[in-house]
Amino acid sequence: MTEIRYSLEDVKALYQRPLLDLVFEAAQVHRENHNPNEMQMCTLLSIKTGGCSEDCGYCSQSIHNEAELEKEILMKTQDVLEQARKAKEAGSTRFCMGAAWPKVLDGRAFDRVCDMVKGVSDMGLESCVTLGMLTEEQAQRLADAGLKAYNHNLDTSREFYDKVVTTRNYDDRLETLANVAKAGISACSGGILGLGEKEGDRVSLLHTLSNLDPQPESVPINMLVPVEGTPMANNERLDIFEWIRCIAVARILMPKSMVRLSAGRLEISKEAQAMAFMAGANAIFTGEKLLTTANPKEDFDYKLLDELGIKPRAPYKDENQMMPEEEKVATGCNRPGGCGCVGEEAEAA
Ligand code: SAM
Ligand code: DTB
Ligand code: SF4
Repeated sequence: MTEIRYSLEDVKALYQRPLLDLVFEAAQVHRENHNPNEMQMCTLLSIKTGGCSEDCGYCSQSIHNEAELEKEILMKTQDVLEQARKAKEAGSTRFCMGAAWPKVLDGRAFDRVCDMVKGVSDMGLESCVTLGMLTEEQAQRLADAGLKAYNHNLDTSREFYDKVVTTRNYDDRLETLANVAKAGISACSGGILGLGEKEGDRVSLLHTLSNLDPQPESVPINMLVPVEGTPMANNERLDIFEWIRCIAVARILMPKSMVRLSAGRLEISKEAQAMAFMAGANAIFTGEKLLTTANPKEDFDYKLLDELGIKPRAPYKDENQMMPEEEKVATGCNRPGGCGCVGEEAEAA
């Protein structure tokens, strides 16, 4: 039985607080639970591109949309592992593989994805996949292959969902998240802002995400990347302070989660990104491409982190992947996610 942690009214009241109060509180929560000067760098790879039968209104990969896109069949395991190796060398600690599938089907393609997961995990990277809906048995196979996280976004509120996609419903999404949890895999689940939703939809999404049991280990916050040929290509751009507000609310409601800045950073100024980090965002996707759309160049990201004195999170070495080994030795801190505390504070943690 899910324990309800927050009421919709609580979340609404939090969301509507003066922005700087909200960011201040989020920064405090962030510092109590994480090292504020550390950023997790993640790399995305589209392992099967385009041709998806779902009708998500934002997506370049749906057969229902008219985006210009080169379709690609499932990549070879060896090629994926080569990309993962490069991502690790470039400083990523998490590698996320996305397939434009509405759901997982048992067979050779899924067997191959399990091999990819095993190979990526064996490299010491956090492995993450996003493959659409899946059953408990399929989730278990991925867990057995060493999968750390499954990305499956709720995207928006239950109320607004059918304005975004009609080929599946909200409960389908929640069912997959439940199957992922039963297999002991962490959930990476968040949303997209700028779909044409209202404030109440963003509140409702944050309410649903924060009441998931367990809360998602990772909460991706995507800003719509308008893709030519999709019904959302000409959507009005969401005000950047709404984006910051959502990040701050996510941080306060889900203190232990990684708040992951996902799609849309290319169009966001470095000042706004810095404010998002202040508000508790602590993971970004790096590399010039997300799945099919562009992302800031790596040198932009590293320069920004350097200017802010933020360090990329060190690779995991310990078995339970709680804390980069170097830091554990350096500070004695062993809090999940690592807040960097030292001395007596560390011993008590
Ligand atoms: N097919 C799988 C699914 O839908 O769960 C995985 C792939 S899908 C591309 C992963 C996520 O990327 C979506 O849930 C959505 O949040 C995000 N996304 C896709 N296209 C986007 C766009 N144009 N702008 C922002 N986010 C987008
Ligand atoms: C997530 O929430 N965002 C990432 C990851 N999870 C898989 C994907 C963003 C995709 C943006 C559009 C594209 O590049 O196709
Ligand atoms: Fe398919 Fe996922 Fe794109 Fe929806 S978001 S069309 S399910 S690839």
